[in-house]
Amino acid sequence: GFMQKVLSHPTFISGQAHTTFIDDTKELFIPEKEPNTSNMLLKYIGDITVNGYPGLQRHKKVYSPEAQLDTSLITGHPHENAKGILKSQGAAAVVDWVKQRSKLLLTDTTMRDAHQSLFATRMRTKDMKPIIDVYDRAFPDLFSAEVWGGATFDVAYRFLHEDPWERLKLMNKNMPNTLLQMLFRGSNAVGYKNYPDNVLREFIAESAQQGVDVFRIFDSLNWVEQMEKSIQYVRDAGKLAEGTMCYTGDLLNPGEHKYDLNYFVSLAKDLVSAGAQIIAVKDMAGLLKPKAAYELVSSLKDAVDVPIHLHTHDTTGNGIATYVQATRAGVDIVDVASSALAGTTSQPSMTSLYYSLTGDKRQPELDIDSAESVNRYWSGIKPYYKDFMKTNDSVQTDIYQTGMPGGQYSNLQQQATAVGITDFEEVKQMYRTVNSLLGNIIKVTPSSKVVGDLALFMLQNKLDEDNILTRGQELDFPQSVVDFFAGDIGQPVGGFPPELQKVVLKGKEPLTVRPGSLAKPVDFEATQKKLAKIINRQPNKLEVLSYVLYPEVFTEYEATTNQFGAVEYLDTSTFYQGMRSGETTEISFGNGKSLIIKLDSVSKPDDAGNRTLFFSVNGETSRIVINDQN
Ligand code: 3PY
Ligand code: ZN
Repeated sequence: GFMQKVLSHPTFISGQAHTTFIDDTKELFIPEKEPNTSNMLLKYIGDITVNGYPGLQRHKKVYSPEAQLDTSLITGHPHENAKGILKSQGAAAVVDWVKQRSKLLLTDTTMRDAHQSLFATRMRTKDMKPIIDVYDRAFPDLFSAEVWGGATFDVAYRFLHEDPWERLKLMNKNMPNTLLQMLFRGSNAVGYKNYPDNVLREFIAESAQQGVDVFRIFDSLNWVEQMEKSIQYVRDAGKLAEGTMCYTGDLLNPGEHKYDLNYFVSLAKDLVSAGAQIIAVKDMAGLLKPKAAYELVSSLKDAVDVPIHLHTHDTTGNGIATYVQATRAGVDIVDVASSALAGTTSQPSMTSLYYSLTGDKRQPELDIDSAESVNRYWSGIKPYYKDFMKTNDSVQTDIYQTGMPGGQYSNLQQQATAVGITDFEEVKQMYRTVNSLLGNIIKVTPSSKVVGDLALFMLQNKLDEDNILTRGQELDFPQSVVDFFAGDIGQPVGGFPPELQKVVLKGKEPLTVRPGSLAKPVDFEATQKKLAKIINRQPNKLEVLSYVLYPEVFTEYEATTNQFGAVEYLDTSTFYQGMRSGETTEISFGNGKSLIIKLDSVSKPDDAGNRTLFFSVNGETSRIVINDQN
């Protein structure tokens, strides 16, 4: 694929490419050298046209999302809302405002968790852009829109070849009247490992500066110590900190002795003591049954004096029932998605919830015509991402038994196939076995990966509960499993199973303290200098942060943009599918400049396998040679 080629590209190695300098103030960077830009984009289009986008089938749809954008029905007008109060009176006033509301509040997750859960986080900023400024008008009564964090950060760089910070800036600019929310993985920030405290502090301060108002902070083992610092940094930035409890197990089961009501109530109190201004219940797998939601929310409302924000996934088909019961119990805010991107592994549908609460005095404020208008736009976008929708698109009630998070289901399926395991039922069975071997842990990024990796490892090595302690002595366990037992992602509820820990660690001493308490702070100045040498230009602060979190991902992104230019301006169909002979696409850069590109023809490959693509660019002929790697 082209990613490998990029890094060995002579322009990148010699460090002479700097057509993609990005600074802090530009909304989306405007290509500086127009002729060169079009050539770079033609190379990208050519490569995708000839070789395809890695991992995607080849077929093409005509791109016309704007056709679906009919905003004439959107009549809402800005009035006093959560964002206005944050701006004028600060975070504490928002909390009070939420507490005084009698109606249910909503958070729209369409631009974060919904596409993360439905199509592997592949939605491009280009497709959000036309609707962003409609949001304020369409949904003036939203509590917030979750638009950033989770997997969106690295996927933007890795697969979309765009800068996640630019997306955030655009949201901040075009959605000034809606609280912007992000998902923050406690001491893992938007990554998969622990970062030193000063990295968390800088990342939070910059995210706040660029527009994030609400930070949902969770830890994959529900370990409060891992969330404490981040909660404090958010408060220091004057923004809203949601302390999060990941929900697992089954409250209603009399045999549930670990994750019972007492556990969650005392966790909520600890989070409030740690500074959480809102408690989020994060039901990442969709395990919270309606009656359990009623009991949990009722108990939390009695125990703590902060708003309760409930998040679920509709994987089991019971999401709306759960929300209705939570609403009866007094939940303050729930997470929903536009119905085109709702349901199954995503959040429950916003409009379904609205209608299900007809006649209820807590029915949320929502202009249904505006909501349907916005939804028509998302319906128009969805087909361009069908290729990424590998998840089982039916309701799955076996989640109640595996406890597997929605986002992991399709991923693990692919991982299993890759190592030659085709019977996914077997994997699911082993996932349950591993969960109990590990002592029934919370399963969410990154702890869910530990369970998945170990399940596949056990199947591959014919291990089971009975022989793992003996046969395991001779085996090297997957890295994620070693890290888990070494305490690198934190301490699980109830501690580690000691015998298995010894077998996996093979003499290595595990941590018993918060990994961040031992980590050396990052020297940002030195890192900036180092990065400047690598990319041959001065990086800005945001780029330094991205590099600290994801060194290879960031430098690869830099290399890709140096080779291909501003691919974020391509329409989504061309971005993922290239062009077909005779097709025309228009790329407008938002500064009044645009390119009209027509692919006239593609030659047969020559002896070296090279094909020549003949384009007309604004009427002038241009030729690009691409090596056909099929
Ligand atoms: C993430 O960490 O990206 C999640 O969505 C976890 O549920
Ligand atoms: Zn989620």
